[in-house]
Amino acid sequence: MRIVIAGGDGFCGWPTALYLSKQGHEVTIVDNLVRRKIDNELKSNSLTPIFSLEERVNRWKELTGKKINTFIGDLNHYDFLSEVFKQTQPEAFVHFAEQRSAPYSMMDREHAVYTQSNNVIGNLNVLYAIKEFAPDCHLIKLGTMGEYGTPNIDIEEGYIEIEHNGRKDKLPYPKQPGSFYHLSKVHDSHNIMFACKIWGIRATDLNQGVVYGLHTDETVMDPVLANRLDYDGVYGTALNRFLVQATIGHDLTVYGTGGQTRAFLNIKDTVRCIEIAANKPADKGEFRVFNQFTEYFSVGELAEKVQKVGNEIGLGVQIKNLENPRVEAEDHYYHAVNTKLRDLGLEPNLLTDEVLHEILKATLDNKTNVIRENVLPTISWK
Ligand code: NAD
Ligand code: USQ
Repeated sequence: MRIVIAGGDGFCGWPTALYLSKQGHEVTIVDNLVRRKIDNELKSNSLTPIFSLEERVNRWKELTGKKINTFIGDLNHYDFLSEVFKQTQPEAFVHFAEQRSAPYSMMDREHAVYTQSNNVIGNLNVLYAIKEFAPDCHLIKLGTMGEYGTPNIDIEEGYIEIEHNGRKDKLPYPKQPGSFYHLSKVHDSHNIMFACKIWGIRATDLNQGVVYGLHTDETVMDPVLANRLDYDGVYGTALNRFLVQATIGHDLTVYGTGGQTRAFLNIKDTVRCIEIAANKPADKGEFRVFNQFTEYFSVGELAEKVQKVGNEIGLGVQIKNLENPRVEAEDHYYHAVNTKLRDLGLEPNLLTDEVLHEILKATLDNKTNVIRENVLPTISWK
């Protein structure tokens, strides 16, 4: 299959590009490399040294004989995106290419505006490009579990049946996102649903939970293929941050009481979920929604898991409850459905102690790269 991976230089996109290339797909990466620039803006870094995209794809070709094509440019530039579509004629367009940090989107007006214009307009351009140049192309769009927020009822996969005043309908599940970033994903979902309805586009919205880990079978083949791992207070996400904090003897930064529950999955499952969605495309005009996660935990539970495995290897891990920089519920009901990807064949890599030890080994190997001043959160929602 001809597959474009937009955002293929990033944390989820790079291992997905390698995995799909290994499966024999004709893979093209599109990326404007803005994440590497944001690392510089934040004076931050990936825990693992990451090579240039050119070095990465060249090494992949040397090791496997498989070519990954690259286009360096911005989805917000429609002339560039049109050229990508004309030259690649994609059968699937996997869209990872968005500003994905909630704290970054909450820094100030400029960062909120950048996040929403980058994400919403980029996605709208993709929808128009599919309509204009590849109407049969399956859009596989990365959404987020955070679109739903934390309602006091079960979270369904995209839609909910509602009975009101004696009448019934199946409606989009209500959205209560918790940052301008998460809101951008809701706006995207609405635009995609509308485009499916009016133009007959086929789309899958993958409402992904928080991704942890860094290695996949492909990224460990060579140091040049290494994936990035964010650990700072802006782009680092809960579990990966805790593992890096345990590595350097920093207290684990649980925000507030730690009762906030979130859905999680291993990066190894992210790549497989994309393959599953690509192999079984949505129907023409269908706006399909999958909840892409394997388990959920409270943040406090995660910290305890990291403390346990860290202490098994003598790290003396301490947990510290910090004043929560975000505005979010810390004590809430959480039950989300995730059967659709499982029904299509996903076999989850669950969060065992063995998996935690494996990631901890990778963080310990790269311990000297940590910029300690970047670990604490600095961005407040208020
Ligand atoms: P990332 O920041 O590591 O990668 C995103 C990539 O997209 C970067 O390489 C960046 O340069 C590129 N990009 C951003 N805007 C672009 C644009 N306008 N044009 C071209 N390229 C652009 O992020 P990630 O962690 O790999 O996340 C990928 C996607 O998955 C995002 O849409 C994110 O919202 C979603 N997601 C991520 C997680 C997670 O835990 N990492 C969880 C749920 C959903
Ligand atoms: N948290 C802590 N301590 C930390 C970091 C985070 O307690 O050091 C808490 C946060 O307050 C929050 C939870 O952990 O309650 C998750 O925060 P996070 O930074 O791990 O994840 P989030 O901001 O939700 O964003 C990440 C990705 C985003 C993706 C989202 C999936 O950056 O791209 O969309 O996870 S989800 O959470 O399902 O919406």
